[in-house]
Amino acid sequence: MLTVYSNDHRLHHGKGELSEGELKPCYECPERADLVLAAVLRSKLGDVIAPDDFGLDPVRRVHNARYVEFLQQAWDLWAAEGRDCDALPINWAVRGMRQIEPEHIDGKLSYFSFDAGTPITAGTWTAVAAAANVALTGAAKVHGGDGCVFALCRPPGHHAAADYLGGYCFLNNAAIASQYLLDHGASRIAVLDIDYHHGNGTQSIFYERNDVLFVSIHGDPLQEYPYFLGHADERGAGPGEGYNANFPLRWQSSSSEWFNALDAGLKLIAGYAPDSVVISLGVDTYIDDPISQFRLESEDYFRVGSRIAGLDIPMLFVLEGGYAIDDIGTNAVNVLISAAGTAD
Ligand code: FKS
Ligand code: ZN
Repeated sequence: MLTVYSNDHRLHHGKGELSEGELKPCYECPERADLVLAAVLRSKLGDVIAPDDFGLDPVRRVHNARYVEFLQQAWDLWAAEGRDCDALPINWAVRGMRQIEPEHIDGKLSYFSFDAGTPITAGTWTAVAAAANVALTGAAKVHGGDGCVFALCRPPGHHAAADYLGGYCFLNNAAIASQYLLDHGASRIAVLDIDYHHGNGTQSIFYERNDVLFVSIHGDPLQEYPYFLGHADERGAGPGEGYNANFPLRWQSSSSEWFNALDAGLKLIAGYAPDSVVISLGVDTYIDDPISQFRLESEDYFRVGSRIAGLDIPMLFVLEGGYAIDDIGTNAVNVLISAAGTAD
């Protein structure tokens, strides 16, 4: 199976995220993608190609134009204030406050974000645009007839909504790829989000639509980030009613509970009969993940890949989270190897 990868991800290297009351080193670091690439090469999964440049039109099919412009300008506006540290927001508009874009960069950062864990650096936009092109190149390959493709995206994307960033995410790579497939002849796409965290961005982008079925298995938002979306009763709205399915699981849920949710999600996807499935692949469901509370083991990831391949439809894997640096490559590649092996 083909892997799409760009070195430009390294240009996004935040120093710190606000976590447990401290500015801690970013968990979402360049080594993650480097180690996944190393494992792909070691495992002889298949060719690794560089992305093509799709420009910003396919990005604007998912994201608000003003938000995309903000991402491009944010670092320069921040640097113009004489600051050379990473850009982070510190306050947000909650209940009863106004949604008016402020003039000052500090206010703009707040307006276009939902957390203080997602720093913008000098190279962030270049890395973010490259990740979107990695996902789009993967989608184009699937459109061209490849049955199974891996978009090795970094930074990740599933927390990014149409007009805000957060959770280490800026542009929603999986949503951009899904929309590309719809714009190139697909009539139905399923997004299967198996990252440990709820894909609030992807859910919100497609919530009122019936051409994308969103299925997510994740830490219960009563206990886990992003806290304010991802409950089981969120089933879609308007024409999208019935096309959103959340499987929140409590902290320390067992592998078998997780696989039961996967089977239920796959059943929904099979019933929807999509043209392709886009998998938001996070391996932070791993037992040793430093910020997560599920219990999957490296061997379990083989079963994840073969279960998904059982759908017997084209698959685009898009990398999301995973912070157990020592095992991130093995875990991701175990999914991919078994998916490719079962599909080919
Ligand atoms: C640590 C708190 C961490 C933020 C968690 C963000 C998770 C990001 C992710 C993605 F796939 F997007 F990368 N809070 N004390 O893994 O979902
Ligand atoms: Zn995650």
